Amino acid sequence: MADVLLIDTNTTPFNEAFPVYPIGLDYLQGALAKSGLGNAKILDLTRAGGPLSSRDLSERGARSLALIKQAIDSQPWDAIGLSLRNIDSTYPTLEGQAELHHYLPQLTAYLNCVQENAASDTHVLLGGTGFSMMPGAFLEGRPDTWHGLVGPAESAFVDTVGSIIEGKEPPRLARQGGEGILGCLRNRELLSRYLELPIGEGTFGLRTKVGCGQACGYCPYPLINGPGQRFKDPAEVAQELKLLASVHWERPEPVPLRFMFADDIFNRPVAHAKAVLAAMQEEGIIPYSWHAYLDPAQIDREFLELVKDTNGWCRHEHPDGSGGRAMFFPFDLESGSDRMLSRLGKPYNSEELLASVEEFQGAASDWLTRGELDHVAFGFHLLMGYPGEDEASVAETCDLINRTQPHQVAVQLGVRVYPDTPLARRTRGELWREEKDLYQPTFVPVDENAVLGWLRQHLDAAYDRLSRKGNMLLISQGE
Ligand code: B12
Ligand code: SF4
Repeated sequence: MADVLLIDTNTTPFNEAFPVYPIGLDYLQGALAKSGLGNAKILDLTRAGGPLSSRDLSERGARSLALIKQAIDSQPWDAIGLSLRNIDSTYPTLEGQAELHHYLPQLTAYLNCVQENAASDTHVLLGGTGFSMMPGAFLEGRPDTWHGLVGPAESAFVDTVGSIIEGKEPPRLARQGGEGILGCLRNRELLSRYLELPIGEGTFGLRTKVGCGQACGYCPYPLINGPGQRFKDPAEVAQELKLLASVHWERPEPVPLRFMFADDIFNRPVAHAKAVLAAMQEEGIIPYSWHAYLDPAQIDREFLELVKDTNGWCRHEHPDGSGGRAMFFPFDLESGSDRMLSRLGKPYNSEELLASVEEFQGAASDWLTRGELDHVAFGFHLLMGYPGEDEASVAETCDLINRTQPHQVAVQLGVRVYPDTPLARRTRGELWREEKDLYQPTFVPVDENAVLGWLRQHLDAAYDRLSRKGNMLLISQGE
């Protein structure tokens, strides 16, 4: 039987303010238990270190180093696994605020601490989304007993632990093949502990599949989850949700059940998303609300009805205080210009986007008429400043906005370049030379004044409210 320590290194300021349950580690722990090879103990650095006020956040690093050392010293370990999730915030780093946005230095300090304190025969396993996006940044120069597992790792993790206890040397870097199992939430105690935190819409999550099957120009998701897709049985997803719901209801004062489908893209393909929602309904699991990342073109009436009936994007208190049941639906379009959509590598065009939005508007109107919802609104998320953006493409995007009248438009100015993406290949020699240049947050430069000027010129005058947070513009209509 193997003794394994799994460390959640997500001590970022985001994880203090908006805790996210370590889904990946729960899945790995469950997979190891199921295999009968041993038990894994989870050390969740942020929660184990206790809460800190925003003034004292800088103490988190030292507290975490002490916790790592203490856990390593507490018993002999066959393997120590580190989950490396966030490497940056994806927002541009403001001057003097590097530690708020760039986490590689802190993660490196944790790895150094493990290297200094682990016994020489303890194997160290690295994995997680951040690791999968740039394994070299973490593994290079580490001892031979260190190994990396790229991407979803339930099966690869079990195989690696198996090799270690049999005395075999696992490969330095591996990616689980297409046959690997996909995990399920199992750790009731850890789930219950997260319910004591100030939980938000995204605190709890589970995955219904792996991969989106796309390769958009800027996106690191295919590096993490691979180019293809693998699906969980919808009935299995419903059982996982049942467990989550039962832990919620065991609490002395149950909080509303809210969760996120933590898929790359939930409705790609839409048939699987529908099957999951239908299985949820059949099991009688209707949460307070749920949400997910969506493909804006894979939206049809049947999907929308299932979303509404299962409380997707549901708000039970309207922001204006008028009460009732409301829905705010997101369209992550990125652009309304066919030329830019094709440059971004998107699998849809502006006509398909328009059709999707109209489908939603038709459904919304029926829901309001029938009194099924009291308020319905929708928003767009756009990316501006991708290479090739110009006044004509911004004007085309504004045209789609003007025709469909979303209630809110969020515009991300510029995009982070991650190693090994099509965008990285396109900008090599211009924005970076060696891969390690991209370990530092690197953004495609945007002429912000020009974009702002084009937006003002081409958007309907009714979109007269504009606020800005970092590289995000929020645009809406006044009263
Ligand atoms: C869903 C999601 C969210 C949800 C979280 C919901 C939840 N409760 O977890 C929300 C919207 C709240 C969110 C927020 C943020 N997110 Co997010 N999120 C994702 C997303 C789409 C899926 C993550 C997930 O849970 N997957 C399901 C679990 C089961 O998989 P997993 O964690 O990858 O674990 C598997 C493997 O990685 C591996 N593994 C994991 N740990 C370990 C450890 C070892 C030892 C081994 C061997 C293997 C291993 O095995 C696991 C099981 O298969 C990813 C992108 C992606 N496609 O992966 C981005 C992603 C993880 N997020 C990211 C970021 C940056 C953020 C934010 C900082 C964004 C922001 N500015 O607000 C915040 C941080 C929040 C926080 N507190 O940390 C980045 C992280 C990389 C980076 N750029 O630094 C990603 C990769 C997206 C991106 N844009 O690049 N996120
Ligand atoms: S942007 Fe969305 S659809 Fe495109 S590769 Fe990334 S996750 Fe997949």
